[in-house]
Amino acid sequence: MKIENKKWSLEKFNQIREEVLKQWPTGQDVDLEEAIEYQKNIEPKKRVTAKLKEAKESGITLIQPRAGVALIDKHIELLRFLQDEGKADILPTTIDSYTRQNNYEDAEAGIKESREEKRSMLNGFPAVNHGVQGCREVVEALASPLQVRHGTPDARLLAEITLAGGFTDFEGGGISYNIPYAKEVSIERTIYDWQYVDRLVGLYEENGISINREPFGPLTGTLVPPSVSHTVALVEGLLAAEQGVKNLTLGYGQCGNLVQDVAALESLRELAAEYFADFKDIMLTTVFHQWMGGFPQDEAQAFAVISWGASTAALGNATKVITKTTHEALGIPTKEANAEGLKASKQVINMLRDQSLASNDKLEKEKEMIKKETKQIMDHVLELGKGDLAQGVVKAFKAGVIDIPFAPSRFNAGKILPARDNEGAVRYLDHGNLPFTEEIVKFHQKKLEDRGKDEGREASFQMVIDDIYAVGQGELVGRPKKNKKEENSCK
Ligand code: 8ZB
Repeated sequence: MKIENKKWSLEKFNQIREEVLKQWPTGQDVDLEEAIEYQKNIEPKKRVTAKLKEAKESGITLIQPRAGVALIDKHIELLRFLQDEGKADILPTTIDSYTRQNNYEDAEAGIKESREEKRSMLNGFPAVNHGVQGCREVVEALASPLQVRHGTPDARLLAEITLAGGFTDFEGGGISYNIPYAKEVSIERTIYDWQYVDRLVGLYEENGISINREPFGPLTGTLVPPSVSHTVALVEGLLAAEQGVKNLTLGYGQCGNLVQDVAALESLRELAAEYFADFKDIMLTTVFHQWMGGFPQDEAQAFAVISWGASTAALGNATKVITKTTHEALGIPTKEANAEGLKASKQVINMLRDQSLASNDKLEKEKEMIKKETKQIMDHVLELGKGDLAQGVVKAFKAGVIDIPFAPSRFNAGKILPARDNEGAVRYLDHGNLPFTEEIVKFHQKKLEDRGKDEGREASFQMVIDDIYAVGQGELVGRPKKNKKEENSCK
């Protein structure tokens, strides 16, 4: 399969579209012309793009949860609660795992079982099975705009149905919904399938319908260095823009060190302004994900993690923050816990509305390093593709020039190892084949050596393991137990 970063012809799109709409009977109900008319009648305050634009212009941070259950009426009830009680600015519809795997038969069985058991037997909303009308029922029952959130390598039918169903924002991308989610799906395949999704969004745009697209920023969710996720955000955004996407929200997942996280948000905006300079009429916004790694089981401790994420989002001036809940360590949250996560986040965001982190040397240094690293990767990707971004990405994954830590995909090199430095910022313990200059490599080495000295151990894989569990155990940096005991015994 040969892919290139070139806008698809309508002919090519329509040819593939026929096959896509046949994948499940509900696909036959999608009529693009009718869908465009339907979308035209959705009032602006129910469009994610309008809400994001307003937030960007007034410098506020919007809040959005994750949520999805099997049945339409229950899903509406859940979202109404998050809208009215949780005061969510943007509503989600999290899609179930069967749908993410294009397994609509099992999703259908899950719907039936949920009706029988009178509780959700799916971990999300099976939008393909509910079809265009089912989605419209949800959209029409709510006053706030809705986004589709999922994790689907092949999301073509899901996009067709949900966009025709009135959703105005669609998450994901050919890298971010493949490498962290699938083992056996090639990167060529997902880039191709996501070009379809983006071309579909581009078609809506050509017809005056603004739909937002959001690459999934946090990737594998734990210890992902900012320059890795920034590269993926830029690549997916650029591939989308080529297909005609005009509204993009670039994402980043909280690492936990305030200065590094604010630097990441600021550098993401600055890099995006540079890389998207050729696309004049594009609206760029950012989304910050509250901590995506392991959570403490204790609810009070979990609230602290949630609030720290909300603080960082506000100080980094993200356009939107995706909130967590105190049930994170247990599984899918109740609607009450979900609303509480929203309320805690909103409280912090409101209190910090007029504050920002003053520019300082540390912040500037972090931004400089993130930008340098990201540019070095991006330059190399383009070089590998001889100027073609899509081809460059495929080669970059093969060569480990883009490499995502802890990913299940066999199309990912898996050579890099991240660990926290002495202040909790995420550094490269091993940068694998990332094309960094000596200056960058040394910077990271030195930071980890400093931590090692403080802890009386070598910077090693043990640090990585300790860091993965640290937040869940009540800390940010995974220090050796011995040190902790000594500290405690002094008190
Ligand atoms: C990659 C995203 C993982 C996060 C949450 C998990 C976790 C998944 C649902 C959900 C509410 C759902 N998540 N599915 N939250 N309702 N159906 O996504 O808990 O935080």
